[in-house]
Amino acid sequence: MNAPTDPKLLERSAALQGMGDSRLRKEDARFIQGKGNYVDDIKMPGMLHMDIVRSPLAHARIKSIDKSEALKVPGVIAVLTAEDLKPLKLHWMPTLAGDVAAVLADGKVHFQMQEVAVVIAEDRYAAADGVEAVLVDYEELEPVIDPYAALAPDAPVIREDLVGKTVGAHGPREHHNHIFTWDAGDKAAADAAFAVAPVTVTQRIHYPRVHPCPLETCGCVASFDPVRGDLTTYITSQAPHVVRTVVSMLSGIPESKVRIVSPDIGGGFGNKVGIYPGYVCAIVSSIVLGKPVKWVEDRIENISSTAFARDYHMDGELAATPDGRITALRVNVIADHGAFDACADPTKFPAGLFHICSGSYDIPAAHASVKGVYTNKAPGGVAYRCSFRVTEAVYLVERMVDVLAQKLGIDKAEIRSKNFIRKEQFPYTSAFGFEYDSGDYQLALDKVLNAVDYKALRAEQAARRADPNSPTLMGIGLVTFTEVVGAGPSKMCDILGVGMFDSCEIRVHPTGSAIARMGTITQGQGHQTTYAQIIATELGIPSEVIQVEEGDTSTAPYGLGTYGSRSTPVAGAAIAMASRKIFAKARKIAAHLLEVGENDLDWEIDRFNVKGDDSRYKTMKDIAWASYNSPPPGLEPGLEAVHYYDPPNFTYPFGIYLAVVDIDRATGETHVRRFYALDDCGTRINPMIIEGQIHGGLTEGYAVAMGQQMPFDAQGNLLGNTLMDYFLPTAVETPHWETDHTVTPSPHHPLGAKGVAESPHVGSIPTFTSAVVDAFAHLGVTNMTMPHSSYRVWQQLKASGVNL
Ligand code: MCN
Ligand code: CUN
Repeated sequence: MNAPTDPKLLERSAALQGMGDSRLRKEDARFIQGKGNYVDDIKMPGMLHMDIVRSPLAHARIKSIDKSEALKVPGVIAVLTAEDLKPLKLHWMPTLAGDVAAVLADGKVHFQMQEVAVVIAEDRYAAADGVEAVLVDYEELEPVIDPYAALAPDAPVIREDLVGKTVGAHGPREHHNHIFTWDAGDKAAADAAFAVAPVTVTQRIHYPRVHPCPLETCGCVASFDPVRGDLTTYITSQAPHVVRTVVSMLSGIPESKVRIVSPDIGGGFGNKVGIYPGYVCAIVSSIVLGKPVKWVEDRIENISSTAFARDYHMDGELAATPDGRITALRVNVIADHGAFDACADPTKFPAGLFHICSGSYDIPAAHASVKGVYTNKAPGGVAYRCSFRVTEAVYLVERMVDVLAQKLGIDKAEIRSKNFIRKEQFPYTSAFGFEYDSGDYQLALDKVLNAVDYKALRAEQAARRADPNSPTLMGIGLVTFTEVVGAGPSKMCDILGVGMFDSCEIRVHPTGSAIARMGTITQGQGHQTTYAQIIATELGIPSEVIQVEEGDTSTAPYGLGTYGSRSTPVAGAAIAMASRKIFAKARKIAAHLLEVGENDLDWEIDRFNVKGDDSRYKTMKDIAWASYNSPPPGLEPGLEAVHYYDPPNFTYPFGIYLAVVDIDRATGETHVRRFYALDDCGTRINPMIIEGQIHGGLTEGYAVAMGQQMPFDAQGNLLGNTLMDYFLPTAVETPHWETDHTVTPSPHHPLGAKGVAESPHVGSIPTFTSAVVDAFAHLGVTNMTMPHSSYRVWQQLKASGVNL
């Protein structure tokens, strides 16, 4: 739809607050008044509370569990262990990655803070006292913390339940602590290119374990009605329909009698995709006791036991010509998945979309191999604004390109430009088989380099380096990344066999307002605001009177949920397609009312005009009334549609990020002087919300790059599981962000829109590393491991002999 220029039309268009409008967030009215409705706000009559007994040890055999003292605690009603779940066959559960995970430890604990028993009590305090009173006798076993050590021939066996299992969900297992080996690309072609390459570089790159740490922790309220035999569960889930399907499969309750409701969610960031033992235990407890049961974990439980992110150990290699043209990429990864493989990836991709690791570059030959390994740590792996491991992929390729540039003495911007997939090469099929839909990287790069005056920055840096008395080291980071989001075409992407389509149902009411229900679920992304804008533009109904509902499986059409920045690429397309079905029917009704043929009508903003006579028209509001009151003969009454959209491809948003840092040579403190982020997410629905998403993602990127980590000691104790230790930046630490954009619409998306929410995280983390390493580049440093905390950077200053 072309933007109008006529002032009258402009005014009407503005009144709709449709696509392109920075409409204020509709959900904020309730949030800023404390009127949100989160899981912990839900209180039901007779509701009981659950708390969890967790293992203090990372690897131990359970010799005995004594519940007797706990059952004496006033208010405690029940204590459940794996033995109690066995008759129901619920002591283990399947994971989304094709493995099994213990619901409650079955004879052995595999990581610190693993669930061992649950206590159900009349209130939260009694439940906590009950937990203290459960006596568990452990026999310590040798823990395996390092994933390389896990693969030693004589390493302790972590998963005794899998002994003798030589084939896992993703192929052969070669060792008792090996989960899978997953290969992408063409190894022979990559090896051949390396064999003849005049220049090669290699680098080991560790992307440490981090945690998304949403403000609201995980939790649920499970309520089984023993009379009606139905189960309602309120849960902080990013994928409520998937939860419904899994709960039905596990419990045997027909899916039609299971209702899952995700109410307001206080941040997800991937932490709320998986299905945790706490949910299963709360549901089982409710079924057994016939009363509602609430479980809400605390902060330490959240950080210690729910889906972490990353933990990739990557050996990257690039082959190139002496003038910096990349001819091949190879990468071998050891992926630490913790004690159970519970990664929430599309079924066919145990390493997620990591094979996007050829990035924005036209690399003729490439091969990636990812080996998943068990260790005595909490399970997880895919979380934290990651787009299914695109974070790791972009980090790898961007670091490697910097390393190559440094070896060849070529400028970072120049080497990237030299290797870009050029505009005219789209659609472009990468050596890993992805079909990049669209992009214009050079245009975006030029825009950023001009905006920051890159030449002047490099000149300033050269002058600083020449001055031995400079109190700071200056570094410039540059990243030119491509994302792949919008999982996905169901021929490639499914979860437990359900294709990763998404859905939208729209009903236009007689008086011209509307409600839309979706298979996705907002956790802070503002769907209630932006989805209405799409419908407003498509149907000419003001956003203000369009209600958007998500998260209740009893009313919403089946959808796969919100993660992987898939809502706009998939559900956004479903909204457009459902709107277009309604539009087609509305046109028929308008033609009937105006007594002309459908082809004699023009659509303008919110109405159909008779061609050549705009005094004869019917607005969408008129048509809505007529659809219930006087539909044309042969046409059903009503104005509604549902659409299930199965995307033909992923979308490929991209960005160019540049950071300037000044490192204090005395303290190692890194000051981010400038951060310039240009994003291209195709057609922009709400520029303000996009900006907010980018600010959020950049802030989380800053957190990961500069401070967050989850260190373990040799015994497997997690040393940073409180917010005293785990860095969550506030406004005080957060740098100032400058944002910019270009618009390269997706050719296959009905609106041209691509996802954006994870791009700033994916793109910014390597930008910070690029900047910090750049400050030391003249001293021969090619890589530094995150987080770039002052202490770590100070150590590098000392090692390089430049600390003051
Ligand atoms: N948008 C737009 N135009 C586009 C693309 C997006 O206006 N071309 C808008 C959308 O309409 C939507 C928002 O931007 O309101 C994000 O859309 P999209 O990029 O499609 O991402 P999702 O809605 O699928 O959000 C998921 C993504 C993920 S995977 C993580 S992790 C993350 C993120 O969102 N978690 C978040 N951002 C978050 N923001 C908040 N506040 N809380 C979280 O938990
Ligand atoms: Cu990987 S975090 Mo988001 O896809 O929910």
